Amino acid sequence: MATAETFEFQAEISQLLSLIINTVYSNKEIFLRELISNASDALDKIRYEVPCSDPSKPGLLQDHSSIDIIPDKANKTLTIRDTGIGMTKADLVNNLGTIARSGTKQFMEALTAGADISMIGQFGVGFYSAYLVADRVTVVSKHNDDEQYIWESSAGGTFTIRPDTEGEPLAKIILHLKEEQLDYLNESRIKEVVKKHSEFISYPIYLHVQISQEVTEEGDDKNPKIEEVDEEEEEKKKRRRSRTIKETRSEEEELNKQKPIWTRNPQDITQEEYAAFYKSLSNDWEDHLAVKHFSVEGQLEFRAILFVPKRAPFDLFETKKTKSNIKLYVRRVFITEHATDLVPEWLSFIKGVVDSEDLPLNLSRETLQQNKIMKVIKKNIVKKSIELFNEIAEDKEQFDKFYSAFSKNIKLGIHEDAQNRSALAKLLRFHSTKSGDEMTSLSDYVARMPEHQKNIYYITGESIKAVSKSPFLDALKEKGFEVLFLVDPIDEYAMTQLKEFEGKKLVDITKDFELEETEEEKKQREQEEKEYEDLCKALKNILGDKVEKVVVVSHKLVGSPCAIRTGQFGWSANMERIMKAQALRDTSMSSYMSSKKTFEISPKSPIIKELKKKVETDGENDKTVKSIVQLLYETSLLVSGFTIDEPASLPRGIHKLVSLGQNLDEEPEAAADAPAAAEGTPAAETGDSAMEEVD
Ligand SMILES: *[C@@H]1O[C@H](CO)[C@@H](O)[C@H](O)[C@H]1NC(C)=O
Ligand SMILES: *[C@@H]1O[C@H](CO)[C@@H](O)[C@H](O)[C@H]1NC(C)=O
Ligand SMILES: *[C@@H]1O[C@H](CO)[C@@H](O)[C@H](O)[C@H]1NC(C)=O
Ligand SMILES: *[C@@H]1O[C@H](CO)[C@@H](O)[C@H](O)[C@H]1NC(C)=O
Ligand SMILES: CC(=O)N[C@H]1CO[C@H](CO)[C@@H](O)[C@@H]1O
Repeated sequence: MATAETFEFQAEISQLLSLIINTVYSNKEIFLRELISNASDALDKIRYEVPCSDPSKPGLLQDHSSIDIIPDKANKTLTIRDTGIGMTKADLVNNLGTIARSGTKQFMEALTAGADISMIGQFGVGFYSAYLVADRVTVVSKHNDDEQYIWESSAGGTFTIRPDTEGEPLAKIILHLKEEQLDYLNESRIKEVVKKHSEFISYPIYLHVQISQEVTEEGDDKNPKIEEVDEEEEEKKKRRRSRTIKETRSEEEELNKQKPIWTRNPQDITQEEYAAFYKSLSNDWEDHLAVKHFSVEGQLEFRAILFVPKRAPFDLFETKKTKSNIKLYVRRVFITEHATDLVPEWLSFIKGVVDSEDLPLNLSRETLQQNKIMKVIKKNIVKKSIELFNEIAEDKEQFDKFYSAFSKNIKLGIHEDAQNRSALAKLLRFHSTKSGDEMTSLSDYVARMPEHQKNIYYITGESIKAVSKSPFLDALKEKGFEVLFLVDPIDEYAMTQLKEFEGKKLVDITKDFELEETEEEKKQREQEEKEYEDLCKALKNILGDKVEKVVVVSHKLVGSPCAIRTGQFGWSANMERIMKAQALRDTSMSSYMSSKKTFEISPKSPIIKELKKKVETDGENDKTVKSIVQLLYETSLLVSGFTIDEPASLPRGIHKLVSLGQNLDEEPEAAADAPAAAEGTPAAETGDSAMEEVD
């Protein structure tokens, strides 16, 4: 035997294996489902990697694609064999032992959190479930680009690889069954398990059964017991001389012979059948949330079944992984599951099958992408998916599940799919100043709008807790206007694209906007603008480039002395925060987009009134005036959702004012300012209010 190389399992895989081996788990039968599904993937892959247009490569023809289950009672082994892609030596080393997929760790975490072993397939490590029933596993594999190799392991930290010089070139997994698991050599048991878990695998699954037959043979009768004289009895005599022996031969029995489910009439299909099909398609351990089974006829014909899962997969938005989850068939022949052009990225969570009557069988990947038929199919899938979402929306409980799993996808759809934007907007739900614990749809929001409200208002920020205390809300609350809370980073991207809903503009209240005002309010504002013109100029001089402009607003701020709003077209404070967090280092973009800040002051605030007096008497160059303004500005940044460039300066300012308030003269500079603070309340008040708001 050729020498075997020994490798160590990567630590997490080793951990997973001992978890699987030592677990007390009764539902061990799922190992077969996992290995069949692994084989089915291998068959899918060979079709994908060796396109139909290249008939010189083996494994292509549909008739050759099969999965074989071979129980061997004498050896106590169960073999699962496929004609799929196979693995090179490097694949065997990497995929089966040394490189842990992200799913390995996630699966173990899920188990700790109470997940079930049967969920293993979702995490892409289903192969290791073989150790539920086997104490030793042998994988024989041959890839077109390499020799044939044998991988083997009894777990326990290591595995070996050796070249296979004589074996037949077929990928197979041989399970050396544990003594107490020999039940899986029982044909009826295997049939039962396959029927239960793998009925809808689209390749034929053959069980190799041993057929025992009684065969009669002419006997060499040396000791005839009865002397026959009667001629009539000749025949009987012959029969008696012959003897019966038992002969066994192996026969293949196909276990999944039914028609593909999508070709059947939806009315004849039960929910259980859909669920079983969904599970075989997706490796999910739970039923689907919703299903749509339809056919399109006319110039173009295809049938499809689309499923919405109950949960988002753990790697839904993993980097650049935009593969579609729809399997494409052409006239019942499987083509690919990576037809990325079959669904837009935002619908990548939809699972299902499409079977086209019109596409050519010899499609290559390249032609698939430009194919007109594919475009039409895609459009129909989008349409049917949106229909399906609307059907889900009819049941609040179902929709809540759907929304908590896939709201990001809907928002991504709004961002990317201009044509279906308004249809998707109907599915949006947000918390708001009036929604309580529930979420509201935009349609319900519009229905609640008071007559004089023109726009749909929303506020963006990091969390509901943060935005629900924002000073920007006061003015709108006072008018009875509802404000939506947008606290998902993707919300702002989606809303900027959406722009309006049912003819109502969508307005971010952390940005500059025109608030509806009565004649009276308008008059008052105009008067206050005149009154405070000088103060605004002084503040702009003090703050310099930090702000674009300083304005007095009479009705837009109610409870706060001041706030900072951004321009309508730049980034909001929230977007600036997101961009900083993503370290989006397109500096030209960030200087162009970064928020143009408007410093708003409220003439109703006693602090501002006092500040006005102080500037009128002491002038804008007064030290106390300057530090008050600086402090007001920095606290406004915080309450408006910005971060401060120099975090130490705010506490320094506050400490100074606290010292002043307490008549301490710790700092020489503060001492110089003391008289002003002692006589004038504004400084002390500013300090207090600043601290409250920072809190
Ligand atoms: C299985 O058992 C047979 C004898 O029954 C033996 O010839 C064969 O080598 C064994 N195969 C394996 C894989 O152990
Ligand atoms: C084989 O499996 C079937 C179905 O699970 C069971 O009824 C039968 O008793 C089993 N036979 C043996 C010999 O264990
Ligand atoms: C596919 O087959 C058709 C005929 O069946 C042929 O006309 C066409 O050129 C083939 N396309 C490719 C990409 O091989
Ligand atoms: C989605 O957009 C397509 C155009 O790509 C349009 O034909 C279709 O009607 C839209 N679907 C809905 C539900 O609005
Ligand atoms: C062909 C195929 O999908 N094989 C997979 C079987 O399972 C192992 C471990 O889960 C994967 O690494 C293989 O890629």
